[in-house]
Amino acid sequence: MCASLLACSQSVTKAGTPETSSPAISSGSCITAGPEICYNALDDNCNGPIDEGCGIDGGVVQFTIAWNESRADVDLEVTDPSGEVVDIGQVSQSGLSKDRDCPGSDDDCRGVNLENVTLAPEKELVQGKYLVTVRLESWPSGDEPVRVNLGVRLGAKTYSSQMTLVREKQERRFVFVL
Ligand SMILES: [Ca+2]
Ligand SMILES: [Ca+2]
Ligand SMILES: [Ca+2]
Repeated sequence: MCASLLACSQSVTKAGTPETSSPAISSGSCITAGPEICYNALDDNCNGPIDEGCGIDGGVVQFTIAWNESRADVDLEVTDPSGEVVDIGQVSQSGLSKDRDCPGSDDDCRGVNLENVTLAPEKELVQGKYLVTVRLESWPSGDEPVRVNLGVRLGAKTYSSQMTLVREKQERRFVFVL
Protein backbone atom coordinates (compact mmCIF):
# COMPACT_ATOMS: atom_id res chain seq x y z
CA MET A 1 0.00 0.00 0.00
CA CYS A 2 1.05 3.58 -0.30
CA ALA A 3 0.14 5.34 2.91
CA SER A 4 3.34 7.23 3.48
CA LEU A 5 4.45 8.10 -0.02
CA LEU A 6 4.22 11.56 -1.41
CA ALA A 7 2.33 10.31 -4.39
CA CYS A 8 1.63 6.82 -5.49
CA SER A 9 -0.88 5.00 -7.54
CA GLN A 10 -2.65 1.72 -7.70
CA SER A 11 -4.66 0.13 -10.43
CA VAL A 12 -7.81 -1.60 -9.32
CA THR A 13 -10.14 -3.78 -11.29
CA LYS A 14 -13.88 -3.98 -10.80
CA ALA A 15 -13.38 -6.77 -8.28
CA GLY A 16 -10.96 -4.64 -6.30
CA THR A 17 -7.89 -6.70 -7.09
CA PRO A 18 -4.77 -4.65 -7.71
CA GLU A 19 -3.32 -5.09 -11.16
CA THR A 20 0.35 -5.46 -11.72
CA SER A 21 0.76 -2.37 -13.86
CA SER A 22 0.47 1.05 -12.29
CA PRO A 23 0.29 4.32 -14.15
CA ALA A 24 3.40 6.39 -13.80
CA ILE A 25 3.24 9.75 -12.14
CA SER A 26 5.66 12.42 -13.15
CA SER A 27 6.31 15.28 -10.81
CA GLY A 28 8.78 18.01 -10.09
CA SER A 29 10.69 18.61 -13.28
CA CYS A 30 8.04 19.94 -15.62
CA ILE A 31 9.30 20.11 -19.19
CA THR A 32 7.83 23.03 -21.07
CA ALA A 33 6.03 21.94 -24.20
CA GLY A 34 5.30 25.46 -25.41
CA PRO A 35 2.21 27.54 -24.74
CA GLU A 36 -0.62 26.24 -22.57
CA ILE A 37 -2.92 24.00 -24.61
CA CYS A 38 -6.54 23.98 -23.50
CA TYR A 39 -8.47 20.98 -22.23
CA ASN A 40 -5.68 18.40 -22.03
CA ALA A 41 -5.30 18.47 -18.21
CA LEU A 42 -1.59 19.18 -18.59
CA ASP A 43 0.44 22.15 -17.45
CA ASP A 44 2.05 22.58 -20.85
CA ASN A 45 3.88 25.79 -20.01
CA CYS A 46 5.07 24.62 -16.58
CA ASN A 47 3.81 27.64 -14.67
CA GLY A 48 1.71 25.63 -12.17
CA PRO A 49 -1.91 26.18 -13.21
CA ILE A 50 -3.42 23.51 -15.47
CA ASP A 51 -5.27 24.67 -18.60
CA GLU A 52 -5.31 28.27 -17.43
CA GLY A 53 -6.81 30.80 -19.80
CA CYS A 54 -9.27 28.16 -21.02
CA GLY A 55 -12.32 29.23 -19.02
CA ILE A 56 -11.94 26.68 -16.23
CA ASP A 57 -11.27 27.32 -12.55
CA GLY A 58 -7.72 27.13 -11.21
CA GLY A 59 -5.94 27.85 -7.96
CA VAL A 60 -3.25 26.44 -5.67
CA VAL A 61 -5.12 23.14 -5.54
CA GLN A 62 -6.30 21.71 -8.82
CA PHE A 63 -7.16 18.18 -9.92
CA THR A 64 -8.05 17.89 -13.60
CA ILE A 65 -8.78 15.01 -15.97
CA ALA A 66 -9.36 15.12 -19.70
CA TRP A 67 -9.95 12.23 -22.08
CA ASN A 68 -10.04 11.53 -25.77
CA GLU A 69 -13.35 9.74 -26.35
CA SER A 70 -16.20 12.23 -26.09
CA ARG A 71 -18.87 9.57 -25.55
CA ALA A 72 -17.05 7.85 -22.70
CA ASP A 73 -18.08 8.78 -19.18
CA VAL A 74 -14.95 9.09 -17.07
CA ASP A 75 -15.30 10.30 -13.50
CA LEU A 76 -12.85 12.23 -11.34
CA GLU A 77 -13.41 11.52 -7.66
CA VAL A 78 -11.38 13.47 -5.13
CA THR A 79 -11.55 12.74 -1.40
CA ASP A 80 -10.22 15.60 0.70
CA PRO A 81 -8.11 15.23 3.89
CA SER A 82 -11.25 15.23 6.03
CA GLY A 83 -12.47 12.13 4.18
CA GLU A 84 -15.20 13.95 2.29
CA VAL A 85 -15.78 13.18 -1.38
CA VAL A 86 -15.91 16.40 -3.36
CA ASP A 87 -19.26 16.75 -5.06
CA ILE A 88 -20.52 18.96 -7.84
CA GLY A 89 -22.04 22.24 -6.73
CA GLN A 90 -20.93 21.90 -3.11
CA VAL A 91 -17.85 23.06 -1.25
CA SER A 92 -16.21 20.37 0.86
CA GLN A 93 -14.84 20.96 4.36
CA SER A 94 -11.44 21.55 2.85
CA GLY A 95 -12.82 24.14 0.46
CA LEU A 96 -12.80 21.99 -2.68
CA SER A 97 -15.50 21.93 -5.30
CA LYS A 98 -16.02 20.14 -8.61
CA ASP A 99 -17.23 22.00 -11.64
CA ARG A 100 -19.05 19.43 -13.77
CA ASP A 101 -19.59 15.82 -14.77
CA CYS A 102 -18.75 15.07 -18.39
CA PRO A 103 -19.99 14.11 -20.87
CA GLY A 104 -23.16 14.87 -18.91
CA SER A 105 -26.68 14.70 -20.17
CA ASP A 106 -27.88 16.80 -23.06
CA ASP A 107 -24.39 17.49 -24.41
CA ASP A 108 -23.52 19.62 -21.35
CA CYS A 109 -19.81 19.49 -22.08
CA ARG A 110 -20.12 20.03 -25.83
CA GLY A 111 -17.59 17.34 -26.62
CA VAL A 112 -14.93 18.88 -24.36
CA ASN A 113 -14.56 16.18 -21.76
CA LEU A 114 -12.84 17.61 -18.73
CA GLU A 115 -13.55 17.43 -15.01
CA ASN A 116 -11.90 19.81 -12.59
CA VAL A 117 -11.70 20.04 -8.79
CA THR A 118 -10.32 23.25 -7.33
CA LEU A 119 -9.92 25.13 -4.08
CA ALA A 120 -12.28 28.03 -3.54
CA PRO A 121 -10.28 31.29 -3.70
CA GLU A 122 -11.14 32.39 -0.15
CA LYS A 123 -10.16 29.03 1.38
CA GLU A 124 -6.84 28.06 2.95
CA LEU A 125 -4.76 25.17 1.66
CA VAL A 126 -5.43 22.13 3.88
CA GLN A 127 -2.56 19.74 4.65
CA GLY A 128 -3.17 16.02 4.57
CA LYS A 129 -3.93 13.17 2.26
CA TYR A 130 -5.87 13.65 -0.96
CA LEU A 131 -7.24 10.53 -2.64
CA VAL A 132 -7.98 10.61 -6.34
CA THR A 133 -9.89 7.97 -8.27
CA VAL A 134 -10.21 8.09 -12.05
CA ARG A 135 -12.93 5.70 -13.19
CA LEU A 136 -14.29 4.68 -16.57
CA GLU A 137 -17.91 4.75 -15.52
CA SER A 138 -19.46 3.89 -18.86
CA TRP A 139 -18.20 3.44 -22.36
CA PRO A 140 -20.95 2.50 -24.79
CA SER A 141 -18.63 1.57 -27.65
CA GLY A 142 -16.05 -0.21 -25.59
CA ASP A 143 -14.04 -1.06 -28.66
CA GLU A 144 -11.24 1.45 -28.15
CA PRO A 145 -9.26 2.12 -24.98
CA VAL A 146 -9.96 5.51 -23.42
CA ARG A 147 -6.87 7.61 -22.86
CA VAL A 148 -7.06 9.88 -19.81
CA ASN A 149 -4.72 12.60 -18.61
CA LEU A 150 -4.64 13.52 -14.93
CA GLY A 151 -3.04 16.79 -13.88
CA VAL A 152 -2.61 17.75 -10.23
CA ARG A 153 -1.44 20.93 -8.61
CA LEU A 154 -0.95 20.87 -4.84
CA GLY A 155 0.66 24.05 -3.61
CA ALA A 156 4.10 24.35 -5.17
CA LYS A 157 4.08 20.85 -6.66
CA THR A 158 2.50 19.58 -9.83
CA TYR A 159 2.01 16.02 -11.01
CA SER A 160 0.75 14.40 -14.15
CA SER A 161 -0.20 10.92 -15.23
CA GLN A 162 -1.41 9.47 -18.48
CA MET A 163 -3.41 6.27 -18.30
CA THR A 164 -5.51 3.98 -20.47
CA LEU A 165 -8.83 2.58 -19.30
CA VAL A 166 -10.38 -0.27 -21.22
CA ARG A 167 -13.30 -1.78 -19.34
CA GLU A 168 -16.28 -0.10 -17.72
CA LYS A 169 -15.79 0.40 -13.97
CA GLN A 170 -12.03 0.08 -14.33
CA GLU A 171 -10.32 2.69 -12.19
CA ARG A 172 -6.97 4.05 -11.11
CA ARG A 173 -6.30 5.36 -7.65
CA PHE A 174 -3.77 7.90 -6.55
CA VAL A 175 -2.71 9.26 -3.19
CA PHE A 176 -1.17 12.70 -2.77
CA VAL A 177 0.11 13.89 0.57
CA LEU A 178 0.59 17.59 1.18
CA1 LIG B 1 -0.02 26.19 -17.14
CA1 LIG C 1 -2.96 22.28 -20.89
CA1 LIG D 1 -18.01 11.90 -15.89
